[in-house]
Amino acid sequence: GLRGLVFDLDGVLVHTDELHFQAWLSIAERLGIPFTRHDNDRLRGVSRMESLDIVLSLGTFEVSATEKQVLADDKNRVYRELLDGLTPQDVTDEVRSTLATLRDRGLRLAIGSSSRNAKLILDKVGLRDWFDAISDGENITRSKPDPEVFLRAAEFLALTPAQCAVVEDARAGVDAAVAGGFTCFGIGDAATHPRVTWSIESLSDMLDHIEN
Ligand code: G16
Ligand code: MG
Repeated sequence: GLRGLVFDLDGVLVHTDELHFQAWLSIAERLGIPFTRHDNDRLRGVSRMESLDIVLSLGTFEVSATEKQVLADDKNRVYRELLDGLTPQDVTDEVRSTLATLRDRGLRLAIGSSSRNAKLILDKVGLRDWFDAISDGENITRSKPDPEVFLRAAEFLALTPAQCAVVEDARAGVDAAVAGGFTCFGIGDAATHPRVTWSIESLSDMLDHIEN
């Protein structure tokens, strides 16, 4: 049976996806590149540099490697200023009660996030202590759809991928979970992905699929 859960962070537990959007929009506007919330869906679960490549692909000009580093750093600076405003109120009661129920049912909980800011975010919203392990952008070399971040999370929990399910909002994240041998809950943008094991509308819906 299921022994552990690996949660994506951005877009599943906290809506930092809107803050990523605001930060990328400021960079895109500076460059005169049109950028919408729909475009932002393509950046879900994707690393900072790969996200920048997607934003730049919406424009028409080439950017040097040095300029790219400056743009990525600037985006992160804007993003971190926005993260500074996060509080425990940015996590819903539904998220907290779902995590509490899962722990009561004896499951081990981990984070599997591409973000290098994951621990900062978890601290700001007061969720860090809920997790037995954190695998994030700091301990991987390949980002989603590569399964590395989830494989490390399972390893940190001392479980196999077959004993864990991933919870994702990103299509790249579902592909990563499947590639790693995990079952997967898909929410939001990932709910319609054909390879999810369970499609859920709301986080607490996952409890219907997990033994009591
Ligand atoms: C998150 C976001 C992505 C972001 C990535 C890297 O991943 O979904 O949009 O580009 O992390 O974030 P940072 O620039 O903070 O290192 P996840 O995996 O938590 O959804
Ligand atoms: Mg996500």
